[in-house]
Amino acid sequence: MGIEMKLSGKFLLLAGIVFIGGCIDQQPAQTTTPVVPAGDAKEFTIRETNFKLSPANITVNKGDTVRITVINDQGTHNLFIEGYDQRVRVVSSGTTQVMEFVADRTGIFNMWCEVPGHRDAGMEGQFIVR
Ligand SMILES: [Cu+2]
Repeated sequence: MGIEMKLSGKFLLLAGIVFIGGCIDQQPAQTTTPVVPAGDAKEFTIRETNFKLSPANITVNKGDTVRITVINDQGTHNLFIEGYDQRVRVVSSGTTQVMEFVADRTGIFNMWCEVPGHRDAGMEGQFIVR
């Protein structure tokens, strides 16, 4: 009886070690990696007036996270970036809007105000991704 108790005690201790060891082994592997942006965060402000974008050209690097604050200072305008299909609404003066996206393709993309006649009047520029 006494020997059986000691044996079962040792068995339980051994079983406990195996159990703990099994738990440690089953810890999930470190699969999450820190979120590192592929590029930099680039911030711009484009001011709109009749009939001009200022600045008219923006240049970023591929992979950059681009944040463009569009401020309409005069008239009624929007802004559209071709290729990236980025667009802010047509708004009246005094309105600020923001577009944010990742520049994942290189190229020269036209951008302009889509209110009829405004592009021809000069409200256009280029979004350049190197
Ligand atoms: Cu316009």
